[in-house]
Amino acid sequence: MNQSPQKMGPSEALVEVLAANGVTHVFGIVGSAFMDALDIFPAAGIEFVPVAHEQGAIHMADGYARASGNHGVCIAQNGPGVTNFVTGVAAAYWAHSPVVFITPETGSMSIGLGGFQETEQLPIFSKITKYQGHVNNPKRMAEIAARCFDRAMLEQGPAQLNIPRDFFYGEIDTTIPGPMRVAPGAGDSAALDDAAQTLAAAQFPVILAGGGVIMSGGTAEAVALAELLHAPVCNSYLHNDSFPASHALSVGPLGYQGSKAAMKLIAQADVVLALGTRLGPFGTLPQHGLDYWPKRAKIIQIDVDPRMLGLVKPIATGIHGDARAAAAALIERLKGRPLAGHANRAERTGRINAEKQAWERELTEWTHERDPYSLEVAANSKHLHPRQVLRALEDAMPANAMVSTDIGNICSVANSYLRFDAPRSMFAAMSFGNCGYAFPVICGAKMAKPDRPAFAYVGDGAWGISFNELLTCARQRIGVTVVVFNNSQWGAEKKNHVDFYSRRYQGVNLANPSWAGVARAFGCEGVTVERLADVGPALQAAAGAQSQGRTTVLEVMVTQELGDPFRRDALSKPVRWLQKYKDYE
Ligand SMILES: Cc1ncc(C[n+]2csc(CCOP(=O)(O)OP(=O)(O)O)c2C)c(N)n1
Ligand SMILES: [Mg+2]
Repeated sequence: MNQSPQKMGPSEALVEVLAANGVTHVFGIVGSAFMDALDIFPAAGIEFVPVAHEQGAIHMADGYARASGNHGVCIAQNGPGVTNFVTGVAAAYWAHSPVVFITPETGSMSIGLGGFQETEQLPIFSKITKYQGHVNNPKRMAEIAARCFDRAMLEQGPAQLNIPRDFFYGEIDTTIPGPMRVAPGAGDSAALDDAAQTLAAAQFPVILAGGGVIMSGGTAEAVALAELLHAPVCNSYLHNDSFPASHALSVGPLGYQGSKAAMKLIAQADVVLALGTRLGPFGTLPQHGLDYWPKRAKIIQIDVDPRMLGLVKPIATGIHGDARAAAAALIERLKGRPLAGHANRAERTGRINAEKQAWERELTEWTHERDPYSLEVAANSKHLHPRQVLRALEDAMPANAMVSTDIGNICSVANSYLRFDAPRSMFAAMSFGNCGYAFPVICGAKMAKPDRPAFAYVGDGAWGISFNELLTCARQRIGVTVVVFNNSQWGAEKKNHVDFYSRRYQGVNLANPSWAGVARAFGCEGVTVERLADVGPALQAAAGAQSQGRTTVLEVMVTQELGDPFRRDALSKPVRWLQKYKDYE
């Protein structure tokens, strides 16, 4: 950071901005477009992490950001390298990940002429970024690069830094702006007063802790508020790390394959405090046959993005504020005040404990799926029941683990078996829902937190999309553990064929190689797990290998049984009008 302008090259200005923002890792694949900046990374203390595919780079930057709370950064060659980022940017957008992705573009003197590796790089990302910085003059390199870092953090989402490739060169006089971080604050005090009033009068308050609790570092405040109100706390969908699972008031996640205890308890709420959650539409869909969202409860919603307030669910009070600061402000207002919920505290404790115990018992007994299709395929299989495997993995999971999960039937069922005490531990593919997310994301998380055990849960189909990054693990000695659920099918989609299309299978059955053998061919460890008793020990051995920078693929052979579908809302039985398609009803 220099206060008065200094002479330097634009590449130096860019790298100085990275250094000023504490960047130590940049993920990518080398390209001629950014050689001049790349060359000086080592002198700035920045490690370039070469990956197998640019989608891996952006996912790794996402995982790095989610695990660390700092920026994740990646860079690619103009044109094809940059377009390979698209899916990962969209995923990071919906994961609220402060990623800065640097996109060198065709040189300013040839843009529009249809030269080599040219495409318009701003429109492609316009709907999946929080900010797009375009360096329109090399003299503005530092200013615009710094703004990307500020905006990614301010808005918790991806920022694009687009740089015509000739603008890396030259001589400029520039200052290097320091990071600008703005604390969002607790929100409007009248709204907080109103919320405190509602909570004080609540008979059965329930807290729904969202990603905002994690991102704001507000776990301690959420715990203190829950204890003050003696309110059970549900995790919002795929944020099982938003409240410590071992806490007596923790009741587990809502949403797809979530906790029945959480659902049954929130259904009884007269007041719901939605703390740091946008109440995304998929997060509260009916599940396990329970339409649990309490339609008559007063909803208080706190979100740092005002556009999320009341967007999906009607709310009584909206607070535009940071989850941590708002929780602290509510505690201040509620401390020492008479709380209606204190009168029935013992009775509520009984209800909370009873629901938690009932769900735990049910999960333990729920060793396999019971629908006709699942019973049929499991009867003809020597492989393991997915639910039993998930329970064994849960039991063997080391303390302080980070787990990423992919999109698929078994990964979704895993939601019931993933419990965390620390924030920044669960990295599910969020609302964008792209298969192939989990593995590169856990690689990035591991780079950010090398001392934490790191696991990815991936279906065999999604594994086919993402296993190329085993190259990166072997080359860079990144030690993670991947559990590949090998059911020889794109199971989540096959479930739709079973439920709606009379088992007319198309493109859902997978002939797999030995995924353990493939891992070994890449120079990683590969283990095929065929017995339930081996699941836990295999996980622990693989976790041990992480400290030597060894990645292990545990290929778990599971039956083809399938849990409840995700999109109950979105499919209906086919109706055909033309004679030629009549057999397809
Ligand atoms: C990139 C991408 N392509 C396709 C899909 C559609 N899709 C959703 S789940 C799924 C099946 C996942 O299969 P697998 O990874 O084997 O897990 P399983 O369901 O068998 O447990 C597919 C293809 C998607 N979500 N993302
Ligand atoms: Mg599968």
